[in-house]
Amino acid sequence: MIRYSEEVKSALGKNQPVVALESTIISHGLPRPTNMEVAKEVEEIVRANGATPATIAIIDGEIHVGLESQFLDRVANDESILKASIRDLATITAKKLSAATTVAATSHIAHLAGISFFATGGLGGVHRGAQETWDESADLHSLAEVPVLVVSAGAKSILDVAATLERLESFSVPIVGYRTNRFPGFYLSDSGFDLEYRAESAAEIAEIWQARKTVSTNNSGMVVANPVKNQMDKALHEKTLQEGLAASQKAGIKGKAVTPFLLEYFHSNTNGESLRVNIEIIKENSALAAQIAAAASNLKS
Ligand code: PSU
Ligand code: MN
Repeated sequence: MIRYSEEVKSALGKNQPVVALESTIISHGLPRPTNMEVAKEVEEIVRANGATPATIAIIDGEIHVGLESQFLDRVANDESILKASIRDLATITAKKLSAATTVAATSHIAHLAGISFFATGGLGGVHRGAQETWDESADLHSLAEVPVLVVSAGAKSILDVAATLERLESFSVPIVGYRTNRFPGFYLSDSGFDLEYRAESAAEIAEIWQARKTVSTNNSGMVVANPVKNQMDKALHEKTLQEGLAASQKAGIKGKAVTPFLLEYFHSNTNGESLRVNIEIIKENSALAAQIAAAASNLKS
């Protein structure tokens, strides 16, 4: 059912560290042609930090774990590529469609493939106005139910961060700040909310990950919150956010189109600033996820 790249097949066979990478960031999160360049660079960064990259997507109904160049090209450049969450997987594979996978769907597939570590940009979460719309990302539910560690720069600042943190608590999802006591806000290094726990190294995070087994909480995922070092200008962020939310309302954007719309709004209205920050986020998170995967594999042996 799963088609592995040679590189990923070999690494999994030898029990070497592997890091899953999502593809919605490539298809719906970054503009062309930067998306393709970044996707390739991120894979290199994972290799340089001691792990094998496994970018995940569905091409013509086939689930790929490790995306070879011609398939990566489809995800980056084919305008008709869908955005798949967990509920879409059966329909998309049965209908032989092509889709990029969200955090939720990527975690689900990574777990099926035996991969425990995953790097993304920003988590999905509770949207602003969710009291009315009920718009809450399936990313939250997947963190509760899928035992995969996700490195992110916090939840996207376009969301209701307070509500997102509350939901993560209700779902018993551990959050550990990487060298920070504050929950990061994606484009901003600090969302304004405290974190209870921090870790200073990848090795320490790997130990927490393993300790879940001892206390039998290893059926759920875990969030590692890695703040961006060079955040977006705060005033520009606030202005763009307010304008973007208004534009999205005015255009009647709903459901799974909301997040791509707002990210695109930022990319088109910040003179490259949001793009610069988003790229830095993905790169830093991929490096850290690879270091954690490598540290976990050292702990085992
Ligand atoms: N992080 C980014 N860019 C993105 C996303 C995350 O830097 O495009 C994607 C992820 O795939 C995440 C999705 O799962 O946005 C959340 O979408 P929604 O809010 O519709 O669940
Ligand atoms: Mn949604």
